[in-house]
Amino acid sequence: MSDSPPVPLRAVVVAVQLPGVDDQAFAASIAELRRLGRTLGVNVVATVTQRRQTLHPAALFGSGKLAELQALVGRTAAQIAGQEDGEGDDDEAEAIDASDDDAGGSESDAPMVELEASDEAPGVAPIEAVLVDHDISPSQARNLEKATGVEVMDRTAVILEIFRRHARSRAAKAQVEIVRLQYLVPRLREQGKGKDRQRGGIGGKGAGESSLELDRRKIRDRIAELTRELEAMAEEQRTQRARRQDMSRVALVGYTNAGKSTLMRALTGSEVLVADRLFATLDTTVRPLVPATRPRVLLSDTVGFIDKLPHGLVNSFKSTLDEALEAGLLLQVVDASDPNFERQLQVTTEVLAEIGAGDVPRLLLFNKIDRVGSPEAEEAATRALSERWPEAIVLSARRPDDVTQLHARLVSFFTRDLVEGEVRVPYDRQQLRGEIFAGCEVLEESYDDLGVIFRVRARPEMLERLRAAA
Ligand SMILES: Nc1nc2c(ncn2[C@@H]2O[C@H](COP(=O)(O)OP(=O)(O)OP(=O)(O)O)[C@@H](O)[C@H]2O)c(=O)[nH]1
Ligand SMILES: [Mg+2]
Repeated sequence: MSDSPPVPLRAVVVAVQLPGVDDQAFAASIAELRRLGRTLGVNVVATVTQRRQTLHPAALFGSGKLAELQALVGRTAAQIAGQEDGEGDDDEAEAIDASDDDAGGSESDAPMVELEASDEAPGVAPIEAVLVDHDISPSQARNLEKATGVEVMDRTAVILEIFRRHARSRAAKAQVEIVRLQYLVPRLREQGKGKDRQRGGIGGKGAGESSLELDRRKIRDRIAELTRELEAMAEEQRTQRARRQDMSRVALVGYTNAGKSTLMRALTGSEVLVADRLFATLDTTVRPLVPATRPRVLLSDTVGFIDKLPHGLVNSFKSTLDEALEAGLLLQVVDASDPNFERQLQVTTEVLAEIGAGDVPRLLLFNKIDRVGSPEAEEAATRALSERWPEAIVLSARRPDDVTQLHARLVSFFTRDLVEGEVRVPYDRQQLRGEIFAGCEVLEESYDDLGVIFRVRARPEMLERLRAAA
């Protein structure tokens, strides 16, 4: 879909620093949301933050801070009141103006509104969106929209929109649409109200859809239809995976932008998409290692993870991630040049546990080591990483030597499990020949009255299956 807005939209990021979230984690999360925004062509021109015990139930912030946000977005209270006149749906919105400020605890006096140095002042051109670094309820979103008069997107909505734009395969599109529709259902009442509030904003509706048409029943029908389609596709995928079951399989997993697809290209010579943007890859690709190995080792590249990944998305991508679950080895890729890499490693480990891949053998890869700085800095970083994670490999996907070493390591990992044995193939079953050469290392081929005898090295499962088939 070529629906990306041609000019970057201008947006404000808002976030509440909750207890237990330290300054660094807070800043990293906001920086990540800005990157997510940029992926959608959104230019974040200011950040409004506040320290609170909890998110204010009405509109995240207390009234004082909310007024600041309103001022920033450039709307006066009078304008807002004017717009609200006659809308008559206030029953659904909680009061914003109560003297609420400290219902949730003390507000900080830390810098609350930060203008981005690199951009023009926010007053010069209108701000068209508010990005919220939390998942908020439909009524909180509605209140913020009312207060600011612009589109409000929470973290989930931003991620969903990226997924929607980047989905290529039929399966990925269906998966994303299901989650997006589920996200929309509780918000529909708030938006619909018998008038179409569609704007040319970020979270544009899919082709031909409008809030009016999308009543809940239709959405539910559509979800059911998509689920059926997806189930049929999952069946197909299962069959394909079953065929690969007795092969040596490695899956690249890790945080978005860690360099999984770059490694996929380097290790398999395939042309998968590599891009410096979040969630470039949504579909799973499987390719044999190149230079080819005997037996073949298959490598898969798949969707990346992110902090606070919407739960629906994890579930809906589960079939995509099954490839990782069934792998004999996971390559957990970490961007060692990202200041926040430890958190990213932790998130990835958590998601892996969540999808049931916690017990699959895992090799930790600290990638992008070329990017940490001077040769001295690189050496120091490598040493520090190796001390802390002695089993890990520190490398750069951009250095052919590093890739060659990784290739060798993968081959040796799988050779450990290989056993030697014989398979006798009757002369009328010679179609098995191709499979034997793809799945085994053939050490010797001899002939007797009954057929061809292959002496091979292969995984025990492979040997067993070939003997059963022969
Ligand atoms: N300097 C440097 N850049 C790298 C390295 N590996 C990957 N990159 C760059 O990092 C960016 C992201 O790489 P991808 O391979 O697309 O990352 P990914 O993990 O597949 O990301 P998603 O598909 O979004 O989950 C691209 O601009 C790559 O060129 C590396 O070792 N060194
Ligand atoms: Mg990728």
